[in-house]
Formats: sequence, structure tokens, C-alpha cells
Amino acid sequence: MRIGTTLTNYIIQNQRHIAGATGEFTGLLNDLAVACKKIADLVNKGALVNVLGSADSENVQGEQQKKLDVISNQIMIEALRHNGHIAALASEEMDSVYHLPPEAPRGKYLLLCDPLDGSSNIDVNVSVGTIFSILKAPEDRTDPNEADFLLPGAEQVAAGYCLYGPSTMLVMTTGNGVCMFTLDRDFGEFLLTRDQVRIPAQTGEFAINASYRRFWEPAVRRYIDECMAGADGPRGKNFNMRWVASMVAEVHRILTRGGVFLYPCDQRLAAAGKEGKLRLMYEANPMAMIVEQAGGAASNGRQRILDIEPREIHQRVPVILGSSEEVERVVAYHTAG
Ligand code: P6P
Repeated sequence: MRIGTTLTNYIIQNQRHIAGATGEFTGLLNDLAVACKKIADLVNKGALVNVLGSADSENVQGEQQKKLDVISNQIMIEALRHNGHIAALASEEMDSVYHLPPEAPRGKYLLLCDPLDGSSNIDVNVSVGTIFSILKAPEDRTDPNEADFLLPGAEQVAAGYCLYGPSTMLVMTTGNGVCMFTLDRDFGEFLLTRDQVRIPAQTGEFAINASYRRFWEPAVRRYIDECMAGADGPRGKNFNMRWVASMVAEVHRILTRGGVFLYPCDQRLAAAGKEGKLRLMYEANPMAMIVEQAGGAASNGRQRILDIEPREIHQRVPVILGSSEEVERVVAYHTAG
């Protein structure tokens, strides 16, 4: 009777590819898998366990928090703080770095997360997800501070997400390709269902919130207008459009069949003093690592996402990611001015 490859088995088998990995890394991935299974359970039950609707609070971004945003954040903390695999935690839902209780053992990793991305979809039963990024903690500090987290995305040890959709899927990379695991609810294990995922270099599908067209920079307007012009336009082919308003779902679709995702900066965001909508440290960086590891590309329009030197933990960036030839075209339009 074949069981399949569990997430834990996969990590142990591939540990040699993970720089400086010991059992601690396997333990951290296991903690994350436990947190994601718990979040998946609550997302799946929804109204039955009274977790829908707003939490009547705002996050550091000044955005309305959903009950499940707050609960998912608490689950991440609970799953990680006692096991000695991390030294500190940063989350979209917390203003500052979460320091472990004094008695908790310290691990050698820093964890950053968006505990429930796309949560505006939760009340309308559309897919949402958890995004995580793993960095090495500084050797000499018991309680890392915000500055210790401010490493470029290229220094991530691992990155991943859990998509709460028709299937619950955990997708991750440790720098040696991208693998996908599907949750078997019958015995509570994530089982390997795809390995060495590759994104096609070309695509006929773009994802953008087209309602903001009037605010876009000329480069983005040119790119999207050419896609919309279809076979009679300069691209000489027809395009399809998708917008789920859940980055995890968009990235998963792109990993599965190609595509390009754009959340550019625009006049609306610039007027509010924001460089973009999406956050660099726990949305753009982990997704950029995953996309690049699958042969795609990820840029802010002018610079590789993974090369951006962070200034602060909740920093925002424009994001263009997916099929490499399309990302390269959008970047070329930005640099052409
Ligand atoms: P809009 C979800 O809030 C999110 O951060 C991403 O997951 C998603 O791609 C984007 O914002 C949706 O933004 O402006 O279309 O609601």
C-alpha cells in the first residue's frame, strides 16, 4: 500500500540542498504545515464556527482586519513560538516584530508571513492563502529586531504558500526548484503531488485589476492595451484576463499554466505615499523566489524584486511576475519610458 511522499519525508530527503539545514529546518516546515492545516480547517468550516466577517480592528496598513486575519496570525504564533525553530516572527498583522517569550528556545531562522492573504475574499468563499518567507537569524542575537529582518529577498532560505482552495495545497521552494503538496484530509498529511514545477516562458493570460487603468503609468497601460488589442493588435495574438484579488491564487495559476500578474504602482497609490499595494517582505519576496525557482521572473518594473534592499518591514512594492518573456516585455516598456 503506497503512502506517497509526505512534506516531512521530502524535506529530510532534500535537506542536503538547504544551506546549513539541520533537523531544525525540517521542524520549522513541520510547524508551518501544522499552522496551515489548522487555518485550512477554520477556512473550510467558515460560518459554521463563526470566523467570518470583520474583526472591528485595523492592521498596520490601516486596512480592516477580518476575524480570520487575526485568528490566522494567532495560529502562526502558537505553532511557532515554543518549538525552538525560529528566533523571531514578523507578520502583516502585527506592527512590529514578535519576540519569543523569554523561556522559549531560540532557533536559527526568522519567519515572515502574511497569515491570510486575500482575506477580503473569505466572506464570499473565494480562495485565500498563507504566504511565508524564511531567513537566517543573526548568530549573535537572542531577540532579533526589525533591522535583522531587512535582508534582500535573494537571501531567503526558503519561501512558500498554502492555498486554501478546492484543494488545500502547500507550495514551497528551498532554492532547488518548486514542489507542490496536496493535503490528504483523511490522515492529515501534505503529500507530494508535483515536483520541479516550471512556468512556460510565454503566455496568453494576464492578471491585473483593470479598474485602475486610469491611474497606471504609461508602460503598464501600453502593455495591457496591447494585450487587449488581441490578434489584430501589435501582439498578433489574443489574450485572456483573470483577476481573483487573491495573490496566492493568481501565483498558483501561473505556476500551473503560465501567465503574468501585475500589481503596479499607480497615481492613486502614489498620492497616498505608497510605492505599491503589495508588501515586499512577506508577499513579493516569497512569491518572487518561488516564481524564479520555477523559471519565471519577478520585477518591480525596473529592478528584480529579489535584489531590492528593504528599508522597513511593511514596505510596499510594485509587482510584475510570471512568464519570463512577458515580465521582460513589461520591464522593457518601463525602461523605454
Ligand atoms: P485589489 C489581497 O488583499 C491582496 O493583497 C493580494 O492578495 C491581491 O492580489 C490584491 O491585494 C488585490 O487587490 O486592489 O484588487 O483588491
